[in-house]
Amino acid sequence: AATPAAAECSWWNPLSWFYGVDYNQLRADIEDIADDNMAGPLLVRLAWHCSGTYDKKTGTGGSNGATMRFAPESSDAANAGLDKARNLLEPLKAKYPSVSYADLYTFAGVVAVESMGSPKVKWSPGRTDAADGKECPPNGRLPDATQGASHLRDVFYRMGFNDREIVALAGAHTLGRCHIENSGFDGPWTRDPYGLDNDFFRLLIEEKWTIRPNFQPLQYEDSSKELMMLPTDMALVWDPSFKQYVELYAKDGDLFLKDFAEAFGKLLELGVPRN
Ligand code: FMI
Repeated sequence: AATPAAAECSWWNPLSWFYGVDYNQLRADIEDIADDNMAGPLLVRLAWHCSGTYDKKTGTGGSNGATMRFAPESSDAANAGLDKARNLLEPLKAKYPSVSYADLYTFAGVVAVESMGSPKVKWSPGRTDAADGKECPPNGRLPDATQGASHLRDVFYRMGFNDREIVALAGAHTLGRCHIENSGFDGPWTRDPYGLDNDFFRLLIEEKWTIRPNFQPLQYEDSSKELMMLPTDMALVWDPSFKQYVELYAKDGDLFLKDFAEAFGKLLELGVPRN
């Protein structure tokens, strides 16, 4: 196994050696793009939306194929704004032609979360790209933020996650913000949208959340009116099974980071054929 010191040297990175791609350089290039464009959270959302279409019963959807490049998936309302993330990564596809889009989009999510504070996420290359939109999953497979706990379960159980993993993944909303032009929702969840930590869970429990007046779609605001929660976020404290994990992660930030990194790695593997 590579020692940490060896892994820092590009060609000692076992991934680089085996695949003939300098993954350390690719990582550095992704970090630059994320920093220059404040795009870390957007890249995490791209990797998640590529993967979150998976249906374990039929084995369809998921990150393999990078089908989001094609209609109809590119124009699924849930993916609004992700064209920006794909465009930011396009120069890297030109610089590293042997890396598939599917690997690039998921690896960018890994690099982004790790650079914002996640422990190492298990990731390996090997995804291939679809030639056209024929392999797109049907639109509407991603969750709908206006709904509640039973909808979250329907969608995430379909991917193969349990309640604890659903809550851990939702902790990604400590990053980034909602943009009216993408989703109709507005505002950040936390005061440090570029740091992955358990603030989302602490705020969910500690703040008093009320419906934001005169605003559609319905969302919640804190007492300062600067932070927000989606209806699906509130469902995590209203549902007793979800709430036990919200409380656990609010108390133990290290446990959250560990569970998050594991669940995120699992998410990016969904639908990826491995021998
Ligand atoms: Fe989230 N998200 N998310 N999210 N997400 C964002 C932004 C956002 C939903 C809805 C939702 C996960 C799960 C779910 C992540 C990461 C993750 C937005 C605002 C909405 C409405 C988008 C915008 O730009 O307006 C749910 C409720 C429905 C799809 C949902 O289940 C998961 C599992 C993850 C990763 C593990 C991140 C990082 C952002 C911020 C994006 C940005 O541009 O700042």
